[in-house]
Amino acid sequence: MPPLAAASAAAPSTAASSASPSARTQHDRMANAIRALAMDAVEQAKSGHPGLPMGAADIATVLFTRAMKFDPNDPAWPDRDRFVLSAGHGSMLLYAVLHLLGYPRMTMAEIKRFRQSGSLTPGHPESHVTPGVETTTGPLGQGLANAVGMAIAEAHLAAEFGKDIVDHHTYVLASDGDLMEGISQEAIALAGHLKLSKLVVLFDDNGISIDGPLSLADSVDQVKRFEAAGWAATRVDGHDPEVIAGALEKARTSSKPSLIACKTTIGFGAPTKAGSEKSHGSPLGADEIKGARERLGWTSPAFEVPADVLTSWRSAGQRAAGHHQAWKQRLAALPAEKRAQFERRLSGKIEADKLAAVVRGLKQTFAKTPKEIATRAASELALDALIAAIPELVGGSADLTGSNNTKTKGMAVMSSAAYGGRFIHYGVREHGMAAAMNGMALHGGIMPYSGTFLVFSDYCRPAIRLAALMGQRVIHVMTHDSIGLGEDGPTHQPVEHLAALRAIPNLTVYRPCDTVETVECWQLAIESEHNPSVLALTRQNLPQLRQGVDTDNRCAAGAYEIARAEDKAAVSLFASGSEVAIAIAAQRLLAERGVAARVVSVPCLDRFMAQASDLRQAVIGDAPVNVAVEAGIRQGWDAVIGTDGAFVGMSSFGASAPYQELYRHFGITPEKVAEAALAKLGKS
Ligand SMILES: Cc1ncc(C[n+]2csc(CCOP(=O)(O)OP(=O)(O)O)c2C)c(N)n1
Repeated sequence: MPPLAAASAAAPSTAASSASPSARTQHDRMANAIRALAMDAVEQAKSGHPGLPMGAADIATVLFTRAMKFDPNDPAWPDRDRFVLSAGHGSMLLYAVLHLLGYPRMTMAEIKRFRQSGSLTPGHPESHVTPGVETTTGPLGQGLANAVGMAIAEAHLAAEFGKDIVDHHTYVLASDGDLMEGISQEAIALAGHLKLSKLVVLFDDNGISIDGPLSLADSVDQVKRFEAAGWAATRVDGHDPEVIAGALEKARTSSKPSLIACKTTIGFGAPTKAGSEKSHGSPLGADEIKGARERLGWTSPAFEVPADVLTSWRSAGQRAAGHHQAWKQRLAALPAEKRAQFERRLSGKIEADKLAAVVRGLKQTFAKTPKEIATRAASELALDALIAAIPELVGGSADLTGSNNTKTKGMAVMSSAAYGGRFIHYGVREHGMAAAMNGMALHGGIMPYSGTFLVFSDYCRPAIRLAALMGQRVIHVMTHDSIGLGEDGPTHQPVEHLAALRAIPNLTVYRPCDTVETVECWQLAIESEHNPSVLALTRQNLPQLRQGVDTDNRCAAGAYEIARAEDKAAVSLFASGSEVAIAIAAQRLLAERGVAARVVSVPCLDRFMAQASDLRQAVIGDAPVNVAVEAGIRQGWDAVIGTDGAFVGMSSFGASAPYQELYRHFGITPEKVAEAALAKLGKS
């Protein structure tokens, strides 16, 4: 990218600034267009947040009209600069900018429909709804951490495909709230460590949050804080366009990620509410808006932008059209194979034949030499082959690499000296990891997978929820999935986590029972283009229950009969993961008592519940007694076994002991399963 564009000039102005008076006037009019649209849209919707758009309008005007490259006619241009409005409550800032720049679908009608049903202008920005919105924000801090992932993706793909094709910046507008959230520390520390020099955070340093002045709750020196994390950090007047432009120019040549703390006035222009929390999150009211219009010298009626201002914005929207064309030519000049790979990677389409070949090969290997290993180890075996075949897989772990088995032999580590590495040591930063993964997936070209313990899914949950909301393919490998982890005890033993994760819409939770199911679950997670997955895997070894080679992916249905009853079944046993082997042992015990039982493996309750009811009913069957076994809580299982079914699992926290003892202690054994079935049959 060439240096920042100079401000364009129009009428003279008396405003004090380092810009020429006419350029300053033009800037002010452009920024005031954002302010006016934000005030008017919030007023019309009778709800929303005018303060941030009004306060940060100068920052956004400089950023979008002078620094960033993008093409409104192709919001998905892979080499566009990314903009993340981490403070999602300021959504009207983004919608106003997209409209002013000429994003075709962001019409004035959409601005007028702010926060209304079916509009492109929901209360907080949603990436799957609005072209030009890079990520869904609202929960503070997430956007900043997503942006770290986007910057990682950029650096990685640049290393892989070359800077001719991948060379863009990631800009973030972050508020006090973003920087107070704990996740921001994980994000900035990781970004500083990886020296993500093309990441630029503009901090809307207005000193106000909902409760009032920030001094009520915070006294961090953000510049020092970012510097300590390895960033270049500076403080500027957030209402002086030339100073902002100068800081942006400097940031673009920095060897470190950059923080520009922009001192601003929340609700800038509002006569009585500017500088106060009163402008943060509610309509200003007719009188205040009238006064703001007078102060800002804005004479246009509501939802009208003067022609000259719109023309300036629209021409700014076209600034990078030439760059886009030149980029297309460079892409076209790539060797055909490389270009095809790049385009495929960015499209999110997988090479299905390669994936199928890997799965087939693994199943054949396991059929020939069955393995009694933990599913985390089976996952590593699967990854050994998948990493070679699927170049978009980029893995990692939150400091549990050896436990999660997510780093295969020969996988290079990503570092500031080698962004091409495909394994990321995220450090002990589960939340930052999960949010960065969302950013990588959103950026495109990468299929991120992680590693941590299942119990720490709680530390990732807000980011996993957003991945599900956005429909992003991120894959969480979560090992040590039950009391089966043993001696580390109840702090580390997930009990309610499977149920809690299954409760998140559009998230698919897998819990395979052996090597073969592990491979099948990996296949399904990779094939799921529009939803995140969790693979819950064991620490302890499990027998291989699936023999022979199934050409079908039996886990795809979510549940299937893994062991038939010898006779008409009096009992159906349902289990997931490590408890499938227990159910099969219980089946034998029941047979000894003359009771025919069948066993249904349920590697994915989510997929099973998504089946049509007749298919589900066929798998559930019509045995008089249903028993489910899972080393977790009952919640969710009634949909399979009915309220009168028996459940063998956990109803308390675990304990610290060798795992075999714990299974006995908590009564999750073949004997107890058989007993539960017999009791229901009245045979105990
Ligand atoms: C995780 C999270 N907690 C709480 C909120 C509710 N909330 C929205 S904005 C905000 C703080 C507002 O202060 P600031 O971030 O400085 O924004 P500004 O007032 O400058 O617009 C809060 C607590 C949220 N959106 N996300």
